[in-house]
This record gives sequence, structure tokens and C-alpha cells, in this order.
Amino acid sequence: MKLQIASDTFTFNGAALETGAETLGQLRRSDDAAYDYDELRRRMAADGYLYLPGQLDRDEVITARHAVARRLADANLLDPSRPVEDCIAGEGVRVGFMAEVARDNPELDKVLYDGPMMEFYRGFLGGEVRHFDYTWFRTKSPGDNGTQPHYDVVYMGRGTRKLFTSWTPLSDITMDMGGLIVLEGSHRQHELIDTYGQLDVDRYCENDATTRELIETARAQGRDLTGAERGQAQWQSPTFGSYSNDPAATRRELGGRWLTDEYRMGDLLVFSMYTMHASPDNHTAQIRLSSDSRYQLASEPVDDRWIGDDPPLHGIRAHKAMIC
Ligand SMILES: O=C(O)CCC(=O)C(=O)O
Repeated sequence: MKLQIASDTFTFNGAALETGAETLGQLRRSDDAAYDYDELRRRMAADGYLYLPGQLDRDEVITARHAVARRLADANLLDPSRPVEDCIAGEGVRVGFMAEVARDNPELDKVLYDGPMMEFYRGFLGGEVRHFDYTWFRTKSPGDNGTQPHYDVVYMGRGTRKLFTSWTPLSDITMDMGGLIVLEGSHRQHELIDTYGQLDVDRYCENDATTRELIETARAQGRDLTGAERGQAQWQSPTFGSYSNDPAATRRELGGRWLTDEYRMGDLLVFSMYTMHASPDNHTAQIRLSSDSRYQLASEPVDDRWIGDDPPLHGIRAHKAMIC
């Protein structure tokens, strides 16, 4: 099946993304090998991702979507004249990331940390598995609201690098809704892995006096940096981890095609820490819902920014000094 794309609804920050066959392609499906873990490991090594349509229980995903939709409605983010489960954005609503809708959400936990998801990881990783306690949750309202190209390792690389992301749609995502795009071959770009792939977004430049003072003051006051202070400070990654703000330019620079598909609830996309990915703008009236969650062997070191009831996240407890 070919991707159905209208170029005016396939954009990033309002600018058209290329849609020719040499620049955009379809993800390779691996549902034909869903329980053949040797083959899945070969495909992950070859492609940097596994696309597993229908791997999860669609009814459980729909139940989790309804739980999320109720929270969005309670926060007055949905159009009150439309059914809650349609997740049509209220007028002027602008949201993108809401970790709070994933917190204490048993319906979502059942999809992400139980059943077919955990069974997949136990087979794929070949041992006892743990997941991060923190769940990232994307609530992409209509408009220019894509995700900039990045590797995940720059946000979560303090433990094992044999860590995997599950990107789990909680909407049926048409091409104009801005589903995830993965850059072909980006996990084999060794120069990129040795440079950009070594960054840690929570490392600050301690040889910059202003930065040192901002961090020391916040620590002494037992609080995180404010947004403005974070902007003033000098970091190892000045872009807070994004590789660029332009998926088209990133593709031209690194080569390969952006790969994607229309996604349905129940589908699962798994990728490595060194797989460049992004998402386009949302041209529909719905809030596009998805979670990203992380899994590794329990025996391997873990990045403690994402562990526990009150994880450090990217807050003051996570900041580490370096000479820039
Ligand atoms: O859903 C998106 O737009 C971005 C997801 C993402 O960056 C991730 O899964 O790491």
C-alpha cells in the first residue's frame, strides 16, 4: 500500500516536507515476524526500528485513550460540543506535551507496562526487563506542533545504551495528523553517533560564571531553574537536544528517506537510542495522542533521571558540570 499524502498537509513548522519517492518512504512492517525474536533483532540492527502493526490489544489502547480524553476534557482542552473520545481541540487550545495525563493512569499502564508490550520486550531483549517509571505523553494540538529531529540518547544516555523507545499511538493517525517519522539509516551514521550522539542535555558549562551562579543559587534554594534561567545558562547542548529545527534539511544533510505510515491504535513502533526521528505538524482538528516509554534489561545500568516516584527528570538534581 502506498502512502496517501497531500503535500500541503505534510509540513513542519508550516513549511512543506518533500514527498517524492526518493525522500519519503514507508516503514518496513515486522508483523510477519512478530514472535521470531532472532529475526526481529536482525531487523533492529539493520533498520534501527521495528514497526509492529497490531502488536498491542486495540481495545486496551482505546480504553487508555478514553482515560486520557477524560483528563483533557477535565482540563478544558476539548471542544465541549463534540464527543470527548473524539479529542477535538477546544478553540485556541495549544498543547504538545502533558506528562500529567500519563501519571497514575492504570488504563495506560496496562498498555505500556503489562501484557503484549512486556512480552515483546522479554522476548526481544532475552531476559528480565525493566521500564522507566516516567512516561512521556504527547498531546499535539492542531497547527505547527511537530517534534524536532533528535536521537533519544541525548536525553536518557546515562545508563545502558541498549535501551529502546516504544512509540505508541493513542489515536488513529492519518498522514495529515503528524505521526512519527524515522530517518532511514540514521542509526548507522557513525560520525553522528560519535558527535551529536555523545551529548547529554543536562550537562552545563561550569567554566561559565553566570551558569555556575544560576545553578548554585537554585541548588541552595532547593528549587529547579526557571525557564528563563535555563535559557540564560550555557549547556553542552544549546538546542536542548534537538539535532535541528528542519527535518527536510536534516534529511538532505544525512541522506536516507524519512519513513512513516498511517498508524492505528494497537500499532507499536520500537526504535533505538540512535535512530533519528521527528514528527510533522497536525493538520486535523483532533489532538494527536501518543506516548513514548522506555525499556531495557533489568540487569543493565539505568539512567536514574527517569526512575522513582519523584524522578529528577531534567531538573536541578539531574544537572552535571562539565568544562565546555
Ligand atoms: O510523538 C512525537 O512527536 C515525538 C516522539 C518522540 O520524540 C519519541 O518517541 O522519542
